[in-house]
Amino acid sequence: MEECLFCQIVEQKIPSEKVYEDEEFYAFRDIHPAAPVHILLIPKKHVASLMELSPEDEALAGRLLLTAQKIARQFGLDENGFRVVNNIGVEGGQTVFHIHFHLLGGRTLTWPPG
Ligand code: D5M
Repeated sequence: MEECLFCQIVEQKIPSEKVYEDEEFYAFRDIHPAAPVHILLIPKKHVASLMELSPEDEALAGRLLLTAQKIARQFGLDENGFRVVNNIGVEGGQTVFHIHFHLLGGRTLTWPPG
């Protein structure tokens, strides 16, 4: 089985522009930025999507949100507003099956998304 792309990024087998790392999480710039600031935040633990989180991941999921908050502050995204996006499944627009939050900011974002 092919190894997960984002697991390979965490393991530094594939290069990325890292913006944050701690024991549990890794964040890097999206290769196809959809906004002036477009960061992907992932847990190092491989979880395919939000729907694959289990009760044992409860604390991890909480810390994932708090880490999104920390990175948003790091980039000043909280000053004018920003968006956190999690795509789930094919129709949800998910293309990489390792759970990730998109942090998008640095411009006025429109709604609804496409
Ligand atoms: O988002 C998956 C995102 O992952 C998409 O915005 C492109 C990004 N991507 C894909 N490969 C890379 C590499 N190698 N570095 C950085 N970013 C990457 P999804 O929500 O699954 O559509």
